[in-house]
Amino acid sequence: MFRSAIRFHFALAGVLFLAVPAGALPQTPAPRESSPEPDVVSVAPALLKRDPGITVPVPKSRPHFRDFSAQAGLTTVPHTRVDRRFVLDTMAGGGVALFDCDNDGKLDLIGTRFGNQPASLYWSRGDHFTDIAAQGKPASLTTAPVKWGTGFGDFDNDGWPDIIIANGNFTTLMDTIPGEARFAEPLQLFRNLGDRTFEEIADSAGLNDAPLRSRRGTAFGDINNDGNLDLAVFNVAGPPSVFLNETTNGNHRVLFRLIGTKSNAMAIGARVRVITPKMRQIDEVHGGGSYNSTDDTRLHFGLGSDAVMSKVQVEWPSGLKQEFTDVAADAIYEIKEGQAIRKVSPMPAP
Ligand SMILES: [Ca+2]
Ligand SMILES: [Ca+2]
Ligand SMILES: [Ca+2]
Repeated sequence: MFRSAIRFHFALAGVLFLAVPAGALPQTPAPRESSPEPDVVSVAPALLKRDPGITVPVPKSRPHFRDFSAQAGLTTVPHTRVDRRFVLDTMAGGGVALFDCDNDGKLDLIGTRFGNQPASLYWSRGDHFTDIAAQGKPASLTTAPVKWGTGFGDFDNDGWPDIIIANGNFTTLMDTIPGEARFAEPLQLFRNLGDRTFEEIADSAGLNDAPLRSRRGTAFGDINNDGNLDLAVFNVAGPPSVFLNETTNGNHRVLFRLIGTKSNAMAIGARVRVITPKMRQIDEVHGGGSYNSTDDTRLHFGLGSDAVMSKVQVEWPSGLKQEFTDVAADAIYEIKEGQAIRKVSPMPAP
């Protein structure tokens, strides 16, 4: 069951609609004319066997995080307690996120669910969706845990968006039942390999260095404006976690803050297309996602070895289209609807 929703612009339908508010998506494709919902093909659940983790040092050219919570003063414990046996609002699970997993210009959809059922990665074919989680790795590695917040971000700035999933059962009582998912579970980070498949690298990226917790919402954003996407995670019976992304690999990146004038001021629904010599990427400003969370509304793009964007195109909800050429990477930009692009600040050298 999914418990969160995102409004987004489905390219071919040409309208805004709500994606995946609850329950499973339709299990068989249907003509778009007859259904406003995305059409999908389901996959059979697979038994999880978690990777044992990598024990050799991993270079920071791959995603690498450090838990910064205590230094940031995050010590407040929420009202939920480990000994609370039945908490209705945490008994189902499910988060959603929209992203273009294969950079084909069409937004794809990931959804998480309760335990013993896999997360789904719905790949957009333009007029319908196909669940490719089984061949892309996330299905087999996400079946067992109770899954909550999820989202995408290019954590190594290679131009391919990666996926994070937060896990954890709803009560410690489940730890006493054989075969049940644990209360505290590892975070999962699926690094995008660029061919609609992923490798799970959370342990080697440092996300599970601290004692495991029962995770819930996830929110992404570049907290320290250094060009690396960081991560905040809400925990049950403990303070939230903030992970600073310390990846160093020389890849270029950029952040765009969009401000609507004729469109809504937060630019919700605006789409940005970034074209570099090697890649074409899209992203949209969304009004929510994950599980009870909202990401930084600035759009972040990893650009790999490309130091200049040949084109940056913006489609505003009002219908206005703008294009900027030869935009330098490694900076934070502000784009006000109908106005010239403005560099707000440079980023540190990649
Ligand atoms: Ca796509
Ligand atoms: Ca990536
Ligand atoms: Ca950062």
